[in-house]
Amino acid sequence: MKKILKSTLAIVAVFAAFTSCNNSGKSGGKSGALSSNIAEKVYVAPGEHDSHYAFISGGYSGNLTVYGLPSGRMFKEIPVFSQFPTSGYRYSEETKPMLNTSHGFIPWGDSHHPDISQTNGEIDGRFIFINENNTPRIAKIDLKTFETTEIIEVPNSAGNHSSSFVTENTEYVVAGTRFSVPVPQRDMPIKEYKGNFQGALSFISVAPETGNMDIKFQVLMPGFNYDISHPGRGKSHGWFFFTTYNTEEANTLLEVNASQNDKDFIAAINWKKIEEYVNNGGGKMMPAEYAHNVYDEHTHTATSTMKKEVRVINPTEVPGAVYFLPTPKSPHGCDVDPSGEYIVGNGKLSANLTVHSFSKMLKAIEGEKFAGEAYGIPILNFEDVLAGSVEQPGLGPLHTEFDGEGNAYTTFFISSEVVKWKLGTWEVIDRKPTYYSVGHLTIPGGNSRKPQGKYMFAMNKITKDRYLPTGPEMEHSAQLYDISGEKMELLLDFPTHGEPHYAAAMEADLVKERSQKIYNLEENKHPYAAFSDSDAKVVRKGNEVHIYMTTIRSHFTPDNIEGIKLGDKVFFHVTNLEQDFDVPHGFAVLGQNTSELLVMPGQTKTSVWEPTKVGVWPFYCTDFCSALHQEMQGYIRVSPKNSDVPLKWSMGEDIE
Ligand code: RUQ
Ligand code: CUA
Repeated sequence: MKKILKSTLAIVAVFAAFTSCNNSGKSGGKSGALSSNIAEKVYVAPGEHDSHYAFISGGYSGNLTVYGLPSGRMFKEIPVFSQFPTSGYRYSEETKPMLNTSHGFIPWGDSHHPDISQTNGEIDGRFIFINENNTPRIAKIDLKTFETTEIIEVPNSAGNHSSSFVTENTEYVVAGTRFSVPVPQRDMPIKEYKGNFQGALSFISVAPETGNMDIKFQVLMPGFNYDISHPGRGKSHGWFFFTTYNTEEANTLLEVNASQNDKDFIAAINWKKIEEYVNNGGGKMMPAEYAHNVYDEHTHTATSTMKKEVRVINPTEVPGAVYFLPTPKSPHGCDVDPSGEYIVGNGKLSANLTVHSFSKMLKAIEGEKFAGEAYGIPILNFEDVLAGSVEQPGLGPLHTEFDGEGNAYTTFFISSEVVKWKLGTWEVIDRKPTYYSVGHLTIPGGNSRKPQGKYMFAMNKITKDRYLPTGPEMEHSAQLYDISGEKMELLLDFPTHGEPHYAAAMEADLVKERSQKIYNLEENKHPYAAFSDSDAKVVRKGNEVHIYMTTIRSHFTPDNIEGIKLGDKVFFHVTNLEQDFDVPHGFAVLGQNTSELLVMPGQTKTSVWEPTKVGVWPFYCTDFCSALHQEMQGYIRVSPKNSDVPLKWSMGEDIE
């Protein structure tokens, strides 16, 4: 026992050492990246478009950023789990409900894995989903508008890491708990973890037309930690695979205690079987509290509903639905190749890469050849499910992607490299360094039957000397490789924003064609919308004052307002009357303790202002919208609480 502990500590120490100082040798890639041939490969001439979109998770920014490939140019940051002053997102009254949870309003999140919706196993570019780790949630972004339109909280979970990956027809987006917890949550001693905590794996259904999410069922698994997951596809469609670690069920010093077992598991879940069971009334409803927040693009307003129960399944209730595949040494990545046959488990502390075979797994299940069981779940024999292993390809394997040509690409965190190897023969074909300490990598079309094996980019955890220094912290670096040839070729370094855990990428055309240019004013159903300057008005209801305001180049209506009193709560409902692409107007008033608003053409948004001082206060447009943008401004007069200044408003004339 002591010995194991020591050797584990040694491995952990090596891990840590490499993490912190793998930057010697000063950017070995510099010379190679200077040839003009390489420059041409990433050059997108002014005014030309990139061929691919990359949607890169923002990690602790809670957001998702949009990049073009091959240029590495950043196009947009999409606010998902955070308040975002750049657009007023979650500061405006309409969007605040999006961040409602059973723990109240949570203005931040930690987002890791985006995944794009699919039809028949191919990326369809309709929606992109992304997880929130900290307060478990899944968000959906509509790729017509690049807006977050739905967020669902995931109950009975903690550290929602093994998500959000979608099945072949976007039947489900899954969420999996990283930390096992008491289910239901209750007050109990931490040291009674073992055997008592549970790990919920959630299958969230996605309605085919609308994309609406709903938790169909949760599988209450043993109290392991669930790390990453991927769906089966093709022949393995109907199954989902999750890596586990801490099968030791340790509750302290996990860096040592969770590295004891020689093998942890990949959990194989036959969701089709469980779905059938559930459709026949199986499972039981359990009380649970979780928020479901939906943004309506016609009222331009989000609503939040608190759900009260969730359907849970105990895996032993559905025989033949859940199995464990032994996988060496705390596997992190869990990746399924485009054919659906191979399941790659990357043991972080393992010397070799383990690849399981789906057909062998089925055969072993059929033959009922088990090595044992854990909490009633059958454990298959390692040798029975093993397709092969890649021998000593590198140190600290994390994630694998595929090019659709029979090759796999695995990242190695400790040895800082991407290794290309061949499925079936398991031979290493090429390796290229990354700068530095790579985490995930992405090939456009990655999690699908049809990856587009032209580009691959690595997302590195440590940047060091790759860019001009920016104080103690550097943005993480991504590196783009050309993978169209036998050998990988490094093309470009580009900085990312926040921590890019994973990215989803695709050819640009599908998204480009569907991209929305304006919101149609005629379809605006916002209750406080004003559709022309003559609709503009100011209405008092007790101490609430509602200003129905319009914007059009280059004025606000009204732009002079009087009769506001201290103690009033002032609602600026701003409708942008423009119907032209890319002409938002902004709104901000002095002393407001929310952010500005950025109102898209045809949209209505609301800012609340509770003035604290008597005076005449200006408001203005924050977005440079026209030659007379600077003139787009107005005044609001705030009088003492007991004043009798009447409520009045105007535009283009003096208030009488
Ligand atoms: S993580 S670097 Cu996906 Cu959160 Cu592996
Ligand atoms: Cu409207 Cu500037």
